[in-house]
Amino acid sequence: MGLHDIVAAARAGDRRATARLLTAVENQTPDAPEVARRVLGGDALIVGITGSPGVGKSTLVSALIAAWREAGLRVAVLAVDPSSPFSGGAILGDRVRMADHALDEGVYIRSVATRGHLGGLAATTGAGVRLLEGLGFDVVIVETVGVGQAEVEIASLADTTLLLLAPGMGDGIQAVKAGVVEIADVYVVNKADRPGADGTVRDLKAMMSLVRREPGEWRQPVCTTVASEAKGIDELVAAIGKHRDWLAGGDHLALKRRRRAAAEIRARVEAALRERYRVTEELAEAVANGETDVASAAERVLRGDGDA
Ligand SMILES: Nc1nc2c(ncn2[C@@H]2O[C@H](COP(=O)(O)OP(=O)(O)OP(=O)(O)O)[C@@H](O)[C@H]2O)c(=O)[nH]1
Ligand SMILES: [Mg+2]
Repeated sequence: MGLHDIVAAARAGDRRATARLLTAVENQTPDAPEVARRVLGGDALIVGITGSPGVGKSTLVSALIAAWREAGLRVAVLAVDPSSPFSGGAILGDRVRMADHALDEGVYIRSVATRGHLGGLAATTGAGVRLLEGLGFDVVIVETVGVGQAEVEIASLADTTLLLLAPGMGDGIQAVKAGVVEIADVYVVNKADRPGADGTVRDLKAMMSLVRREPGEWRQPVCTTVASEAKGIDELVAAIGKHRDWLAGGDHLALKRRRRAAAEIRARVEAALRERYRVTEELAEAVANGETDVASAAERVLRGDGDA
């Protein structure tokens, strides 16, 4: 099967074809540029979902998929594991929880590993998101566990970022510390069936009342869900839609997408430069030993005789 046919099959909902194309763009195989050129464009809603381990991200994703499928939308999910060098395989728990959608041609779910990939998380996941959007998915969800930099990078890929919290995890405080609060567009207090959910909502709202907003700026709503029982999902879908409308209303969406494109290009360029201008052990040692200075060493790397 040629590339043309694989792309056509993927557009028609063939998951194996979609997987092949994703593997190509993630691993930057020789086919990757041609694949990327064939699937330009698209207009997906890109939703980032982040939060601490076990907070209920995958369960919520499964419930969101059901809601969007009900509305007739095609949904793709990239479950990003920033700590794993293996991709294409399964994060077992996620597979089990999302098994509800296993037979639905309008749903595509994949685990993505980003460690050790050229350009890292932003480049690898960004390329995947672009591909899925180009293949005609209406919604692309990126789920990532909350681990500092990773979720900030994911947020830069998404149109709308959800931060999931659960009662009794001390999450509110942690989130403030990590600065994650800054990147969220919608807060979700999941496991609202557990004691303490009201308190978590209250803490969040109190915290947000301290943030000064200009008129017309987005005010992050706080949604409550019981993902495991699909409760609160319609309200959450509505909140995501509202944010999307807000983005599209001003220049926000266009600006966000330009920024994202710039960041992805930059990640590629930086990865290519790092490959081209390698700093050898010998050179580092020469500077460490005081045989030469940093600027001269850098000059040598840039001249291409850094190996000498
Ligand atoms: N009581 C309760 N349990 C829930 C709820 N949502 C999810 N869970 C449970 O919480 C556990 C973790 O859910 P996951 O969806 O795997 O959480 P996650 O955030 O994707 O976890 P990682 O991917 O490991 O970071 C599972 O046992 C779920 O069944 C909820 O609303 N209420
Ligand atoms: Mg998960």
